[in-house]
Amino acid sequence: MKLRSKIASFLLSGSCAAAVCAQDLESLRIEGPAEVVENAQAVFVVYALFDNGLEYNVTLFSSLSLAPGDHAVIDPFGVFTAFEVSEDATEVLAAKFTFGDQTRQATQPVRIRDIGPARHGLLFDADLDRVHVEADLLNHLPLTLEAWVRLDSLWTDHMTVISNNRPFYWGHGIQINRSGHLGVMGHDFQEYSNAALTVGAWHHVAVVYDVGLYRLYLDAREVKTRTYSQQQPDARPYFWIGKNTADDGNTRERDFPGIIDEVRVWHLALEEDDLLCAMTKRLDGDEPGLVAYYRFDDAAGQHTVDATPFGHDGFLGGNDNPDGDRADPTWVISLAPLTNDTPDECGFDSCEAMVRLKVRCVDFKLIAKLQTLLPPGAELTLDNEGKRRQVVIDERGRGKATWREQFGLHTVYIVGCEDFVDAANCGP
Ligand SMILES: [Ca+2]
Ligand SMILES: [Ca+2]
Ligand SMILES: [Ca+2]
Repeated sequence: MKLRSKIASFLLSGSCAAAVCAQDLESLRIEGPAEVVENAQAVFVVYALFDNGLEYNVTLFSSLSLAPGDHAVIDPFGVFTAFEVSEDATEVLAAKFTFGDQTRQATQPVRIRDIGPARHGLLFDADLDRVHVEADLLNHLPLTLEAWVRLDSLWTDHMTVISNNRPFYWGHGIQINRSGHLGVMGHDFQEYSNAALTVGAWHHVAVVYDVGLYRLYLDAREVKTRTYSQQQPDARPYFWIGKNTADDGNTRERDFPGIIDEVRVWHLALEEDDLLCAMTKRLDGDEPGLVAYYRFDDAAGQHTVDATPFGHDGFLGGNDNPDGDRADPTWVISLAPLTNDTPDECGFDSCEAMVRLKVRCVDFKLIAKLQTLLPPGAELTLDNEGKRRQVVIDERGRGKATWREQFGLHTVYIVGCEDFVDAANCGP
């Protein structure tokens, strides 16, 4: 008798009352889900039915195997781990259990569902649900906000995708009205386009706040634009996804009914071509100008990881208590139409992440200061009449280089981004 069978015999005989002691092993069955999504886990339990009418969990005493075994693995505890698949696949889980000289087998097919690159998203119930990000990223110009959304119903004006509004004072954000029309919030206005989203369909929504104007996009097609007198944005120093930050956290209004995925915040004014190219691709997270990026593929727990190097992670609902709260959105499978294509061809130009180069001379020392949207640790080269300096960007996006004993007029530029150029006269 094999060891695991001996252990099973011992445990089973030790756990039954004498009058109903198991004699014969009748059958075996497997309990677990018929479907597991790719990159996910599920637990399967093997039960043995004996002639005393009782069933026992014999998972640990069974030998478990998968056929063909290409798309998943199963461990001795019954934990099934599905791999990534390019299309739906099936593994047949087989369990074999021996009790004394009796052996029984059971099989169960498990479908591994290809859920695509969008993987997971968050379902908002239009009843307080939101993601909170404690970072002052929306009080910025220029700014681009984008997301994939699937509206499940139309119920109120101003269904909010993302916002940093405060009461009686608009911040920046995207919303949808009760007719499904896509709208935008600016410093002192909220306006809607004539373009409507279809309930139940996935749409890409985006707004670009450029110098003196905004441009609103539905599925990367411009649906409204207007010039306006921009003031320094000073709404909430945090933002919400799925609910308007102007609302009291306990007021059910302007809340989003449906799924939101792939939320991106840029401190750049993206062009229509950029939006069109990148909207169906998972970004790497280090694209220049991208300051927060939520793929919502976390799939569990209270936190939403920011996939950029800046670490602006969000949390679900009113707090990140592991027990959850009423304002938590729900993790769901997302079928947002992302592809497996890489964003390389979109050609995000690191020069777009340069904000300013300023050069001055003090006591024959030439000082060049850089402001960028690059992540900390990024390196750039500055050229001063052929004398080059390597600059490492700090956590505020800044960098600095100096040259001593400089005389006369000096022109400094960023190597690779020659449009960023400045000059200073060190005299005499
Ligand atoms: Ca996702
Ligand atoms: Ca809720
Ligand atoms: Ca919560």
